Amino acid sequence: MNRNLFTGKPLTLLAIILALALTACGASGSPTRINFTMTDFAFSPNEFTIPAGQELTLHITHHGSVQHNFILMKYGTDAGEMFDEADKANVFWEVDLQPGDSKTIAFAAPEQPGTYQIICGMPGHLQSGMVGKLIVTEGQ
Ligand SMILES: [Cu+2]
Repeated sequence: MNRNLFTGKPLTLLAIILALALTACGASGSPTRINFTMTDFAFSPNEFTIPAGQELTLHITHHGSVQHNFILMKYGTDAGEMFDEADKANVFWEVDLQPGDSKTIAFAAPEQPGTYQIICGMPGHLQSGMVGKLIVTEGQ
């Protein structure tokens, strides 16, 4: 009598199969993508964890109104109270963003497990709260 019930069944099955297929893809080591935003004056989130040496994609969106940068300090170093000339030698990796920018960048996690400091190197921004950490765990 109700034709919708009859035709509805294959569609439900298809939906389940699609859902399973998508789940399987997600579990099979697809590249890690990290999204975060910059505002005046914070990183959000300001802490993330990745396995050593992992290839990943960083997607950074700038929602603030002044220039910011994402600076990852070398293992065992930090910028202290403020980022100055002496700290530049300890920069592991840096990306600059202007207001309104959105960047997607391939990035390989450091090989050395540990906690790395993330800061914005613009004058006064570290002191204003643009600080975070990257936690690198033992590789797979
Ligand atoms: Cu900044």
